[in-house]
Amino acid sequence: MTPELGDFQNSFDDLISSARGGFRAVQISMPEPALRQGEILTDYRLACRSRQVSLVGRREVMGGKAKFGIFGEGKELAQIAMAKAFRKGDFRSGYYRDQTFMFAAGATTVQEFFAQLYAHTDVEADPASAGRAMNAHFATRSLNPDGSWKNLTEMFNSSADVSPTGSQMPRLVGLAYASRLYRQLEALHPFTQFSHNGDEIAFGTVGNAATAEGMFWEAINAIGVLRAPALISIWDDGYGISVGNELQMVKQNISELLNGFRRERGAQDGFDLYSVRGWDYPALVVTYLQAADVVRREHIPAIIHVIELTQPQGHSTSGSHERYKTKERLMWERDYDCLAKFRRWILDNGCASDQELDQIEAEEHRLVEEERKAAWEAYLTPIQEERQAASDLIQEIAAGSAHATALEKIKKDLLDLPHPLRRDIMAATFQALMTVRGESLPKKALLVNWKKTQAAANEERYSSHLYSTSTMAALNVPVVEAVYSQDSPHVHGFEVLNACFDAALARDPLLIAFGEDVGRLGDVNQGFRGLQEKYGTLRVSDTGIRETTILGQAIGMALRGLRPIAEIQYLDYLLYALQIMSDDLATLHWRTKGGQKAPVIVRTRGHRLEGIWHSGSLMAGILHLVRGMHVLVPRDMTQAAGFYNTLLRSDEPALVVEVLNAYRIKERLPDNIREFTVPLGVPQVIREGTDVTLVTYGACCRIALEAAKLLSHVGIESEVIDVQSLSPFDIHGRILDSLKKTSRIVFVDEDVPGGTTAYMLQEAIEKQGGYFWLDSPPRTLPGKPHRPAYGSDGDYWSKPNVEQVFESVYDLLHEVDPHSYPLFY
Ligand SMILES: Cc1ncc(C[n+]2csc(CCOP(=O)(O)OP(=O)(O)O)c2C)c(N)n1
Repeated sequence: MTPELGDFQNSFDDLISSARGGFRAVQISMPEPALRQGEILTDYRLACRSRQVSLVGRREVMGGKAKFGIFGEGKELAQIAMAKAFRKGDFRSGYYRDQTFMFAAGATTVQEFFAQLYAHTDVEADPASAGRAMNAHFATRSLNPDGSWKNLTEMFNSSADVSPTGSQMPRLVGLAYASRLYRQLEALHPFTQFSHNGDEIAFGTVGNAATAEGMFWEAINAIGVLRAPALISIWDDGYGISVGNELQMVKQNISELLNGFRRERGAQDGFDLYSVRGWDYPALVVTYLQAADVVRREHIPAIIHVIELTQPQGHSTSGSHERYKTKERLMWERDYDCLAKFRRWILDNGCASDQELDQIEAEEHRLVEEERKAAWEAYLTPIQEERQAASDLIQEIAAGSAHATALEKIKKDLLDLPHPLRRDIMAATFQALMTVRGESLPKKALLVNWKKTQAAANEERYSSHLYSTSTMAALNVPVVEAVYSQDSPHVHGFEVLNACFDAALARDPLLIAFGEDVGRLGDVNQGFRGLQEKYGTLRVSDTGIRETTILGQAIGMALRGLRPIAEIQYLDYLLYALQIMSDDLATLHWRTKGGQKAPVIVRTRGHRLEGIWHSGSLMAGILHLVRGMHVLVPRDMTQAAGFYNTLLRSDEPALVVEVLNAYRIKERLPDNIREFTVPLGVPQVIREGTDVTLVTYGACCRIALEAAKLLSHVGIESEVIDVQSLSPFDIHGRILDSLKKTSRIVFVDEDVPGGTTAYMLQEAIEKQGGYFWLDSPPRTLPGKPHRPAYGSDGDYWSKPNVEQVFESVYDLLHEVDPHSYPLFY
């Protein structure tokens, strides 16, 4: 009789606790198999399948049918073991090596793997990315086609992979921490489509070399501090492409470095640490099951360092590992290949015969080829049909053209391509139309129309879903005007925010706010003052100084249905989080073609501050790196509250930059602070005028208004427009309306030359067609190219000031009418 896993529990417990204690490799020499024989052979089958996928995948790339390939061979056994511990509702945050895990968990199929390798743009074929991400970038679809949530606790979930090494770690913080919130906050218990009592684990995977990234350490520390149920696997094959561990980490051993995170026996603080060989099947299975059990039950995070892994085909299809691995290392990798070791182990333990294993291998080879072929045909067939349609239309034109020979050659060249791409078809279509440009042929219109239809289809294939397409998109939130009465009190700006956040926390139990000094202090400007006392330390929390993982925490929480407001204390420090915001958050909805969303609100303060690192001026750099998010810069706290109310009713991520000097200015508190909304993409005219349009936003509104007052003294009436929503930008063309009246325009901001002023100019003059209404050249008035110098004089000489705005406008009018507007400065 084959014993079951439980029969070995005691000896495994001993092994595990000795592994924990010393954080050394778990060395298990099994007297006999600990698993059912059927399961062992299923695992062998799975490992063979995944290995074959790697071999065939590489062949496809080398044969020119795909552009690039990266595979997970050498890591099969560890990932099969990991999948055994993975349950519905759990999440993975990993990287491109995890194909075996994804197959084993049933979270992707071989055919889907190949569809992504070929860049198949159909979401049914490649549910992870619809051909938008390179291969082995895994993701499951959390959303229904209408953008609503699926029941995540009935699914095996994977957050969407990104390529930058280590960037899967920040979001792991939030994916794991969400379980703690779902367990400990009673009001969240009814949300069973996201969690059952916080019993879900977030599984992280990371390469050995990526542990040299700063964000790895920041994430580990944050997970430990938050006691977030994460189970992190480090796949250690000794290299990061060609660079060995001796140059990646001190002592060449990540286990030793992590030892300081180890929790003491019986303590709650810290991680359980394990180390296990990547070819030791029973030890892997036991380690994962044991580790996951503690993580799930006790919410104690764990790290499994999987050592002695190999990479038989080298890093990717881009190079060969023979260039940097020694003969001895290559020999060792052959001997310790986990698949070969597993086979040996099965034979030694009498689980199967050589012939049986050969047969499994042969069956899996066949299966993978069949799946690959099906993926290729599904990918190619629609392209071939498009090619045929284009060729037929070109042929029809050729029939009546003086350039028939040239057209037929274009057609033949297109039809001769063994693996046509859509761009080949477009290029041929374009060439054909160019060839007959001088001829009047009725059939030409057919090809032109066909080309336009294809352009629209390709726009949908490659560019859709940058923003939400659901009914909850921010632009669909109904506008509710602020209401004031005689009794509306005048309060400080921060008190307006305070009332808004209080109402939001009361309304929505999923709303969680956190950041540096947000908890006990209520943030450095008191927007959350008193709210931790009222709603508890889990709803309104302090964090360590860790901007990257504050952002990641928010992304992971939002992926699990929570509504985070993550605060970055000052805009300049957003740069620490910008890579994650840009690579992960902003691309998420687009890179999954609407398969995942993370409606994170990033709150920060800045604009018109002081000094090099507290200027709050760096808007365009941020704006351009986070397309896919909304970027809002309200000029006061009432506008800010209205934006928050809008965003909290939508399902999209956004950055809100509050203007620091407005917290202490008094504003009237709207009577309907709980429900009024400010629409995105709608600028406000904050001063009417007829002679020139001044376009600005945020703290510069005050400068522009003061300058407008001075200009009025000399007979120039400026219309001042507060853009307030940089992205989306003026969706109704309000700026153009103003320009039609004034014919002159100046864009003012404190960002660098070519920064936000240039962005606004392009939007208004090029996109809105403002060019046609100009009577004078458009002007930009930005700050200096350097960071703002300290102090009031440093500020005056670094950023646009009232006098400069005056001069800029006055110069324009002087050029038109020097007599009425003589230069006096
Ligand atoms: C931030 C970043 N830097 C560099 C790269 C290029 N790169 C891709 S994979 C890789 C090595 C990663 O090694 P490791 O973390 O050990 O994972 P492995 O690929 O060996 O599984 C490098 C340097 C990248 N993708 N991202």
